[in-house]
Amino acid sequence: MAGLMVGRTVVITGGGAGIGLTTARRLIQEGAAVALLDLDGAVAAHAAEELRKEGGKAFGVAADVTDAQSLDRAVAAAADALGTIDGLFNNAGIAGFGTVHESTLESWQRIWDVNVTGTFLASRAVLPQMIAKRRGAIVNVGSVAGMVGIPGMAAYCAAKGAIVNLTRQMAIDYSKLGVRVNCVSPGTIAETAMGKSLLGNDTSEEAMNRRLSKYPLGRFGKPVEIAEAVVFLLSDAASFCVGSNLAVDGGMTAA
Ligand code: NAI
Ligand code: 1HS
Repeated sequence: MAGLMVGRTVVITGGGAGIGLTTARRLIQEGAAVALLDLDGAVAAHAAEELRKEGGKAFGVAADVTDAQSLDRAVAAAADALGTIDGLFNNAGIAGFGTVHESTLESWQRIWDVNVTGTFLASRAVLPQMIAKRRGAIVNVGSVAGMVGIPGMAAYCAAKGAIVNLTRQMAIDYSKLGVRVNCVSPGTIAETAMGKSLLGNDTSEEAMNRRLSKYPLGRFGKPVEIAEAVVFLLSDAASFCVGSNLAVDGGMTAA
C-alpha cells in the first residue's frame, strides 16, 4: 500500500500514544494529515511535533472524549489547522478489571463513558463535516473482549460489545450519506501502556504461557498490525466494507 490516504485528514482520539500514535504514522506514510486528540494535551502536542519533524502533517490538541464541548473545540481547531475532516479513528479507550458483583458503579461508568460515549461524541463531532462533503470513513476500536467474555472484565467486555454493534448501526445510517463505518477488534497488544497494565506484574513464564495459549499464532500483536487494518478500512481500498468488524487477533476469537 502506498498513497492510499493522499488528501485525507484524519482525527485520531487517544492519538498521543500506543495504537493511536502508531496508526498516525502509518496514515502519514499513506499521505494523510493527522490530528491527534488526547486527554493529555502535552502528550498530543509532543507527538504531533515528532511527526512533523519526521516530515508529516500533524496537529496535536487536548480533548477528553467524554466531554462534548472539549471534543467540538478540538475538532474545530483540527479542521482549521489541517482542513475538513474526512476520517475518524475512534481509538481512545480504557480497560479495567472487575466481575459484576465486585465492580463499583464509578468504575463501570468510567469504562463505559470513555469507550462507548466517547465513540458516540467524537463521531457526532466530525459527522457534520463528512455528511456535508458526502465523503468520510470512521473506524471504531472494539476488542476481542467485545466478541467473547474475558474473565474479570465485565464493564470492558460490555463496552466493547456495544461498540461492535454501534458500528453496525452507524454504518446503516451513514452509508447512504457517503460515510462508511467499520470496526477493528484487536487481540492483546502487549507493548502499549494498556497492554502492559493488562498483563500486570505476573510475567512469569507460566503466566505468559497461560495467556498465550489463547492465541493460535502463539504471540500477542504489535501496534502496527492494528494500524494496517485501520488504514485499510479508512481508505477507498475498503470501499465495499460497511459495518464490518475486522478481528486482528492472531486467531484468538477463531479458536
Ligand atoms: P493506551 O492506553 O496505550 O493509549 C490510549 C490513549 O488514549 C492514551 O494516549 C490516553 O491518554 C488516551 N485517552 C484515554 N482516555 C482518554 C479520554 N477520555 N479522552 C481522550 N483520550 C484518552 O491504549 P492502546 O493499547 O493504544 O489502546 C487503544 C485502543 O485499543 C483502546 O480503545 C483499547 O481498548 C483498544 N485495544 C487495546 C488492546 C491492547 O491490548 N492494547 C487490545 C484490544 C483493544
Ligand atoms: C485490553 C484488550 O482489549 C484485550 S482484552 C483480552 C485479553 S486476553 O485475555 O485475550 O489476553
